[in-house]
Amino acid sequence: MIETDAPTYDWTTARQRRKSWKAEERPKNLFSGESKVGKCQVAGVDVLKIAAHPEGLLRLADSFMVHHKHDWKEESAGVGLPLGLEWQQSKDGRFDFFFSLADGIRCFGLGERFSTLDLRGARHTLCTTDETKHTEFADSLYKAIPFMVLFDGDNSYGFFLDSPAPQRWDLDSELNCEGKIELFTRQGWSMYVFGPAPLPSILDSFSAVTGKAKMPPLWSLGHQQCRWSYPDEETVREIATEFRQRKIPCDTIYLDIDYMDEYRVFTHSPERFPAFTKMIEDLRAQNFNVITIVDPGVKKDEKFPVFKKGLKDNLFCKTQDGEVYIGQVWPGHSAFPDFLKPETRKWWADNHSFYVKNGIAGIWNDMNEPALFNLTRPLPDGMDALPAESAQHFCHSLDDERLGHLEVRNLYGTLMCKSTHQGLIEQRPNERPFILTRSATAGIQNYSAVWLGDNYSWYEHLAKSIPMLLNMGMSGVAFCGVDIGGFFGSCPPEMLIRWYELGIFYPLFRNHCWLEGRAQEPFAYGEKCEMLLRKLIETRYGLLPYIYSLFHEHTTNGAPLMRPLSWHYPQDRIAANADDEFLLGENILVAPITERSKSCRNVYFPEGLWHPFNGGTPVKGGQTLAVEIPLGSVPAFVRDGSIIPMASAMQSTAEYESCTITFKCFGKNAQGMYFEDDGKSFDYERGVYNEWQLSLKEGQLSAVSVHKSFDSAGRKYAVDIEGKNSSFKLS
Ligand code: MIG
Repeated sequence: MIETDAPTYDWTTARQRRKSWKAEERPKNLFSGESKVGKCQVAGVDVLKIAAHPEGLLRLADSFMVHHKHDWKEESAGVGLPLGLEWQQSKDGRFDFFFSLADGIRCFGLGERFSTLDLRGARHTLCTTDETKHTEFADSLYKAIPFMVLFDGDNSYGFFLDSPAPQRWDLDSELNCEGKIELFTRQGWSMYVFGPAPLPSILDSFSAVTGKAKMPPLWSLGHQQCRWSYPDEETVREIATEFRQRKIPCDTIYLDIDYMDEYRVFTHSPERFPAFTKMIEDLRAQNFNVITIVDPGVKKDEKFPVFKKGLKDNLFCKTQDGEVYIGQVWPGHSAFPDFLKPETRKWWADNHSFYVKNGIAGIWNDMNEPALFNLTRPLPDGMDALPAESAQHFCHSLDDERLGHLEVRNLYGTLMCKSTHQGLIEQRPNERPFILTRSATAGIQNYSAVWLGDNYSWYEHLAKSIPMLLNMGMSGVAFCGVDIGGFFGSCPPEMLIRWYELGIFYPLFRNHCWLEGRAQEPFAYGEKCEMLLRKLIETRYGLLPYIYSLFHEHTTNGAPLMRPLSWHYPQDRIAANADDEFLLGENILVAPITERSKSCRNVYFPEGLWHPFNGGTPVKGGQTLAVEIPLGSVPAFVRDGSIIPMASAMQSTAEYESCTITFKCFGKNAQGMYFEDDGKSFDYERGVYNEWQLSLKEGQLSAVSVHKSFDSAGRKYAVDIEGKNSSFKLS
């Protein structure tokens, strides 16, 4: 039958929409609680803290995101807030913040955004979401970090809205030079205002409140190989052997969900991974660290001890009626640990003895938004106030009081990592844990590194990884990366080579791919590709001493490793626009090709003189130049006046101790820093490390020790001045 009637429409919604296009009127303030303003200098920056408690609801005013207490001096009422900041409670279940965004101010941060570096001109919803399509339509992704820098050179500010509830940041989307935040909560919150100060000071101060990452184990900065999934022991062993036989450096192999027994967490498959312990031990002997994925969903199976115990001890999230909430994930019907409860975190932490006993080196926390197959859109469409508790999917419990899920949703992944971290620390007290997570909020850097979830094998996603990772760094998260080669799709060889050219500069250096894609290991593509990738991966290992030293810098001042050009050139207006290139530390400018069949691109060079990474005539800064970047070359330039500590070749970081460290000098007068320690324990926190200030003057390198108490007597050092290499004594 053919339908001939014209469709009829119900025009009600069209009318409603038309109406709502009218400029919004500011609703009245109905706040009737308690609010306070405190003031403090944090890392040399003025910080104001505005804390509001709706009546009777004091919980969560200092959420789990704050890691360092400061001494807030209470200010009397009526303090003027910078940037015209005002706030009010506009509805039951919504607070609004208004501020001015003068022309020229750039907005950085807010965690994981599919965006240019400057977030301005758009609305950004912060609600942790398993969004599998990273396109212009995507708003909320896996991470929700309510911190933003308002960049204005030396007069920059930072806003940190400490609440794990959903938020919507409107950054001048109507071009009226106004910013607005809608916070959807009925609980208390704190708003921190940092500044005015230069960008690096803002991050230093923010990380003095929410924490800085600790030194990672050195191996975690090496090359990591992942795949959904290596299905059995034989495959995993084969992959490891390929790496070693072909001399492609690698430190880590991941086991995705299929290592488990029907996706039961804290188990291994008896059929496909029967000799789990032995396999891990053998891989260890080949210098591979094995990382297992751990998802939060616990299989609803009355015979499964983990489920039984969780049930008995009341550790799962509940429905409004007090029943255990059951959702659909990989194990089928599953219960979800309520990580807000310390007992749950303890129980989950203890369960990691399964991995520790088996010699697992690190834990990969996935699906922790939490992602549920039957709940892919956690927020109601067009939400203008937090829904009633009964519409918040399920409940948590905090100090024996019930809290709707959405009130604390953004914390879920971070609290899972806190618990994982606790388990690893308790069971291996003097070993730096490595955890990788998909979902996160502010403060995640205290526990875990992050990757940006399910990207595609698309050139667009290769390009977007730069601004996206820069904004992670601007949100306090230095240890980050994206899946090299792309997760969904099938990565062709040219793209994989281009991706590695950039990926060797990501703090997290991991190749990962989904189950339907073609093999994406560096040796899966034939000789030419393998040869080029090997060289790139070797370059990464060469850079480890520089990267590791930068990490140490991060632990002292919160500076990210990947930095926007404005970090070091705040007055440079062209640099401020660049987000297809970045600085790794102060000294390496990275400008990759992110398009197919291109071998040339424009690079903006900030002031100074820049040496092509692999040699050649230096380029004068202060201009944009077209640069040839042949496939497989290193798309980077080193600042004249810098010294880069580089390591000699190795197959994994297990050989780091015995390699030679060369201080490579760029220019006639140069400076650099070099940090070394044992790469694995917390002894550096007790002062067992060396830090050297290097300088080259009149052809002579000298090293002044800033700190020296680590015994590196066995190590060889060298200096490279204008291509001439000679040994060097570091003492
Ligand atoms: O529903 O564990 O982002 O890295 O390979 C997909 C399987 C679940 C999503 C992760 C991805 C991982 C995959 N996981």
